Amino acid sequence: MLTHEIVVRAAGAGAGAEARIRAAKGFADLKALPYGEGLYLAKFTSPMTALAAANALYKAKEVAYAHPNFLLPKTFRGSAGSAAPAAEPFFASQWHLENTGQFGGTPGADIHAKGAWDITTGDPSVIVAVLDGGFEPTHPDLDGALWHNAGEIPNNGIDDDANGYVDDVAGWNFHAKSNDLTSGQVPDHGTAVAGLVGARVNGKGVTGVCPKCTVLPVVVAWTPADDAAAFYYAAKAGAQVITNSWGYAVGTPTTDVVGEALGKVATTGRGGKGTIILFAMNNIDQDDCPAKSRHLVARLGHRHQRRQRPGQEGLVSAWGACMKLLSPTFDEGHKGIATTDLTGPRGYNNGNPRPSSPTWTTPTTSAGRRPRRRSPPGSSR
Ligand SMILES: [Ca+2]
Ligand SMILES: [Ca+2]
Ligand SMILES: [Ca+2]
Repeated sequence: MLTHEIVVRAAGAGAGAEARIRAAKGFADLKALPYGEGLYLAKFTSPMTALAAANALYKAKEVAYAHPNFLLPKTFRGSAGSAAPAAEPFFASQWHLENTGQFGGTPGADIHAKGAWDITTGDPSVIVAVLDGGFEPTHPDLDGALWHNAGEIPNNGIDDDANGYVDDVAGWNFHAKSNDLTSGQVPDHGTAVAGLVGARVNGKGVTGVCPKCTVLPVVVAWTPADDAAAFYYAAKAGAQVITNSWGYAVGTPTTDVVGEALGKVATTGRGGKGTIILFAMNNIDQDDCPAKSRHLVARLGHRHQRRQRPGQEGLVSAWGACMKLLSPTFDEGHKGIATTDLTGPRGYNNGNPRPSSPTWTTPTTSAGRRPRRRSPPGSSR
């Protein structure tokens, strides 16, 4: 935007520049700028006379440069503002992103999300597939977060992109064998996980850890063939990361068909770089590693009161040598993680309402249950 002012730099020794400025039409005032000899801030009677004077002076031999003293909007990289994830209304409850000890927890027992956000808050081209038990795709804090299959014409009964799934415009439900993502075994769980990944920065509710990434919802079913298909589906849709907050029961050998799918996706996904596959370890206190696939990143959970070393109080899931990541989780009787919840009188927030919590955001006591007690799949070999 123009202002009444222009900046003028005199050429050479500066002789004559000041006279030229004073002679310009609409001239009102002049002062020398203290940070350079022959540098002036000139004021005019209107923004348009200022612009005309700048253009005329620019051509004068006594002047090196002249330009309007514009109002230039700035964006502030990485700092808190209205578009910053940390400004979301329920951020203070999201101790997993920044634990300040707000619930009697251990300050710093979090994933240090703000440090990552100084670099990036994600990009829509980064697709994170959430394999889970059902979703609420119309959730207000997931608005704009979900994957859109550009190759699929909605509701025409035709598999337009020929990926084997008819009208899969936003994901696929292997449980219902349809594009209805809401009808899985545990839609509250999938909705909560989707929000942890990609809830938007929109001035409402919570933020996801990657609030500009794309979430691909995939509802898992019961059989190994369906599970393998779900991994292939996510990879073919372009998922860079596949996150699984579920697993098979401890001791269940991984079937060959699932093991092969994990191996192929982990080595050939992401255009040959390999898709990252994350699996939560089991909720119980047991070595969960004997049969793990080498293709997985197994994730152990800790409470908001994390202690310093594994094996100490604060670790809540199974354990073992395969564990590669430690991250916050929910435990009965301890603070849960605030995230998106089913809207209305359903979901984790039902029966546990708080005046400050919309019914589509969980408070901090009840998110993080698993769909069923299964341990991550491992290799059968
Ligand atoms: Ca399709
Ligand atoms: Ca179609
Ligand atoms: Ca939000």
